[in-house]
Amino acid sequence: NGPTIAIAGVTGAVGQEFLRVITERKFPYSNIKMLASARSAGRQYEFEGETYTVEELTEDSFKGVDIALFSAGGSISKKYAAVASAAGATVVDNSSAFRMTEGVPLVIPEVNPEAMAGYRAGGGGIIANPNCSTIIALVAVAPLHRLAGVKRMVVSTYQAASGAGQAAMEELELQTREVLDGKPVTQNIFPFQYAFNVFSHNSPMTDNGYNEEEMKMVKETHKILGTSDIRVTATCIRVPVMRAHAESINLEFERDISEEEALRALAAAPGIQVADDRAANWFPTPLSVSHLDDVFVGRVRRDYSRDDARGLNLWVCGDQVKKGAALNAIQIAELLL
Ligand code: 2RA
Repeated sequence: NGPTIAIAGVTGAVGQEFLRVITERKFPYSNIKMLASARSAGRQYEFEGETYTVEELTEDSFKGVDIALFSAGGSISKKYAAVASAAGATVVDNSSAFRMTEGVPLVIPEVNPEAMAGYRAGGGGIIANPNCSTIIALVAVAPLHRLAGVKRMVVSTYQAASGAGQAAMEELELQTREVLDGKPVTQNIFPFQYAFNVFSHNSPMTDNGYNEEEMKMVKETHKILGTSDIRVTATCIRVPVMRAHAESINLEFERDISEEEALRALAAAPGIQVADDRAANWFPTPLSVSHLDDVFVGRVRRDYSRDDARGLNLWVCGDQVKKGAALNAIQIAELLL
């Protein structure tokens, strides 16, 4: 048995990944309500030997629901998360709608589980799942922050198509075929050709010259690590990779930290695998980490542009759909049991 779960946005890439992760982690449930737009209502899914029929998401969808997983976009979360909470469901929201709302925990279970103390399945409330590129960066940065106090973080991201959804993944494949066949490329999702190209992240530009994805990295890092003293700056780029993000991270610390200390702390930290083989010049890649749970860290090395031992560079890869979204949300749900 276990809680009754609702999945709002079950037909999307993350919605489908929720189901895979529930099975992989043997997450206990007594029933699952699969919710989506009217357009998808009636669609059927076979899941763990049962046939489920997708229901239209309405205000009445959450009666008797203990945990409501949302990944249907910010407007749906804004419209229904409070309704679900009022019906007694504890909401785990993958959208950005409530991440910066005062009083809403923004949680990476390996980093700041204490932020959701007191929340339980069926107790109502909203818990926000951080942005994927923030999760993947902070799973690696947090143990180093605890060790030597991060003072400044400079992040360059190389973000996969999955972050922009199923349609972007399909467009990447279609365009790649078209280019190789010498045909004009189909272009619907992004303002730039995606195949054999990279471009500035497609999120809207804000008024300071940074896009929303970059500002999420800054603001969510401050909320999750519990301090706005850390100086954060980011450049977020979309790259022609299917479903795992890669990030180059430069860190400045309050105290000296050696490569050996950093490697030991990373190896001991939950949710991380260190893949740092200088002899073989072999390091994590998006393809090698796709569909895996952990964040992989390599290229751990002192920042020699400094004349002290307070700088490190890292290379981090993590699956955007899994740890960047669905797995992190299910791990939050596990803390509600
Ligand atoms: C992206 N972080 O990769 C977004 C997805 N939530 O575009």
